[in-house]
Amino acid sequence: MSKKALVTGITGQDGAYLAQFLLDKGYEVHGLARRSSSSDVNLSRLEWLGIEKRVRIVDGNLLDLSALIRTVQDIQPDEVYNLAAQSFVHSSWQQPILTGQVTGLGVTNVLEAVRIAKPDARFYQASSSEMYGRIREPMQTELTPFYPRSPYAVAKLYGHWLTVNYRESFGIHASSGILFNHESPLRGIEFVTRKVTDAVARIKLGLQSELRLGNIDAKRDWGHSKDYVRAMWMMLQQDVPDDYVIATGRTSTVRTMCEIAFEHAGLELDKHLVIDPNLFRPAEVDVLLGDPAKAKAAFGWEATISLEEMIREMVDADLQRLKNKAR
Ligand code: NDP
Ligand code: GDR
Repeated sequence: MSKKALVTGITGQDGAYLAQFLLDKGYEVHGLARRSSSSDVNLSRLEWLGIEKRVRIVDGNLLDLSALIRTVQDIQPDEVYNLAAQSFVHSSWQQPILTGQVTGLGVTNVLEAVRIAKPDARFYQASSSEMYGRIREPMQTELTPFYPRSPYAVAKLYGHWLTVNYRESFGIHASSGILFNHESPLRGIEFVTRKVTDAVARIKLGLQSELRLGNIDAKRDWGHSKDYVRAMWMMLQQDVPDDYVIATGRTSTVRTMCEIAFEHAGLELDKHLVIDPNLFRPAEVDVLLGDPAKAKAAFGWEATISLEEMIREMVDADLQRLKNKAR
């Protein structure tokens, strides 16, 4: 009998790659997704990967506990991956309450559904390097103190500790992955890497002339979503649940990431870059650099795709998308 997984946030970047990964492993994959007025459910990322017909979509929302309980009751999943969130840090200052409800309290809803309807299911929580915020140690590990710097990061910290608490209180096999930034051609357009690769493609094709950015001195430890969803699954295969940092161990500025993208398209960054003060954040996370040693020692995980390879893949995908649209 194939294993069953329930993935919240299946329509997002990681949800799509995780679904593909689990299907390849022979899982029956169920995905929680919400409807909108413009589309039944946004299946575009699953379609991009060609797996939309192989995933079983369940109508639901992280805010609706009764629907979550029924979903877990009906599916009886072996593994539950909680990826759904209001995940854009910048928006979390505009929508702090919604962010708290979905990204924070939503975790309680999913954990309650597991506790009530399938307490022996293994649970994964999508925690974030944003929880470190104002960094006081050069490299962040599972033991580095947290200092969240946005409503999003505060909400993620709540979800992280709740996951630890449900493990300790109820013996649930609950693990929290503290994932550093990870990107791909399926990254949302509002995040800086994809904003840049999309702009580079548009500039190359003569559709746009400038790229407006905020703080280009911020440093991030960027990996590829494909590598990171593998780590989520590996965590849940361990006998004992635990928390793990997933990162590449290399940090780069936003400027460096931009240079890789522009160079790949044969363009000069400084001819097109405009710094826009409106894009700076009320409080910034200046630098993130993760140490994935614990995950490597426990289950042999390491990143395989470099920043350069990933950004070039994203530029090529955006060029292709725009060319297809123009046809
Ligand atoms: P995305 O923003 O691409 O996906 C978020 C998903 O959550 C979407 O499927 C979205 O659905 C869904 N969602 C949002 N609100 C609700 C709700 N109320 N009920 C049900 N579903 C909802 O994020 P990523 O794939 O990049 O990230 C996955 C998770 O990992 C998130 O929790 C994120 O915070 C976390 N994370 C991400 C990192 C990264 O660098 N990518 C790093 C560390 C953590 P819809 O399509 O309808 O909007
Ligand atoms: P982040 O990702 O906030 O780290 O959260 P994002 O790509 O939005 O920002 C990275 C850095 O780039 C700077 N920046 C800009 N960012 C955006 N989006 N747009 C701009 O124009 C711009 N100019 C400069 C930002 O200030 C920041 O320093 C992501 C999300 O996926 C979270 O859900 C996840 O938890 C963390 O990564 C780890």
